[in-house]
Amino acid sequence: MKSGRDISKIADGILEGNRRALARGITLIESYREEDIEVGQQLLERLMNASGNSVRLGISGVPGVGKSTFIESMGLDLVDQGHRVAVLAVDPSSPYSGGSIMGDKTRMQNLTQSASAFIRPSPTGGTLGGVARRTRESIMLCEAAGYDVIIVETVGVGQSEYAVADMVDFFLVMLLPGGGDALQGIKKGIIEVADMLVINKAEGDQLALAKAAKKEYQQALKLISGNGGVPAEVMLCSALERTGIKEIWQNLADRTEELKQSGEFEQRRNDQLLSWMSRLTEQSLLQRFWGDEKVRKLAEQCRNQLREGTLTPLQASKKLISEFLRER
Ligand SMILES: Nc1nc2c(ncn2[C@@H]2O[C@H](COP(=O)(O)OP(=O)(O)OP(=O)(O)O)[C@@H](O)[C@H]2O)c(=O)[nH]1
Ligand SMILES: [Mg+2]
Repeated sequence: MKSGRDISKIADGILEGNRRALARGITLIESYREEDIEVGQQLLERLMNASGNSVRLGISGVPGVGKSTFIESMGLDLVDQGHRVAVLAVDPSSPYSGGSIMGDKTRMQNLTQSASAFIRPSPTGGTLGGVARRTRESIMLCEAAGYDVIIVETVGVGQSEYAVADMVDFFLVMLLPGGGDALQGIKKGIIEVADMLVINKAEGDQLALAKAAKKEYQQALKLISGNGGVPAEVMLCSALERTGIKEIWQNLADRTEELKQSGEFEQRRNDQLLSWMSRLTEQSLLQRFWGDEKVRKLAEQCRNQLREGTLTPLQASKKLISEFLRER
């Protein structure tokens, strides 16, 4: 158990921008031990007021599309411009490896060495909900440590993309040039929440293909956004040759300014806080519900009665809920 003094030390270290303190703080946030979770929350409470001053970017796309290479290229540019960049990963698909998507860090070798960058692989194990909470809280710690650009990388597995889209200011979906029909193979829903599509590997003899794909995507996005909406931007780059990267950042920086002026930036973050609160409440209610001995026993009975046809699902669920509420 960490004492109040330990927490103060870590909190002060984080506020001073000490990377080791930040890493320790995130380790507490990511821990599954009851006492660590408690301490992690105390830490978060202390640092909450110091967080929020950043641009948060989410980057998603199929494995191999070039997300890490892109983050390294853009991260190095940003560091050159005087920014401090933190990179986090959401990868609920790899419970044991320590996060395959950034496990080796080799694709961000140069950024890893920069004193102005902090790179953290995915938290291991657990449900998407748990991983998402840890990542959100890690974002807050990074901000308290003075990182003003936070980049969250995720592979497009299950619902992880939506979880990330809901914790960032801008959500970028990375695509390959060509790939046949526009939008093929990509979940339509994810395009709807994207703020920008980035076509990577737009270089050499792939460039013409990438430009054609851009037109196709632009048309498709116009349809999706309908009459009133503003379609997401489509931009080209080569993460490897480091072309188009500065333009992408400039676009995001300009939009950040606009959104801040209009108040939409704050609004979006507030909406995210509200939906985060709802999700946490739902998760913990469900945990308590199914963790209740009596509810579980009754559920077993209900299952039998359902099989026999002596109880309807609605009746069963009503019984379970009243059992849960009975002694509360
Ligand atoms: N030609 C070319 N290759 C690239 C480009 N960007 C990345 N690559 C290569 O594509 C491969 C995959 O790149 P990563 O950055 O690891 O891709 P990723 O999307 O992070 O992959 P996962 O983390 O496994 O999901 C590597 O061999 C990169 O060198 C690019 O712009 N052009
Ligand atoms: Mg990667």
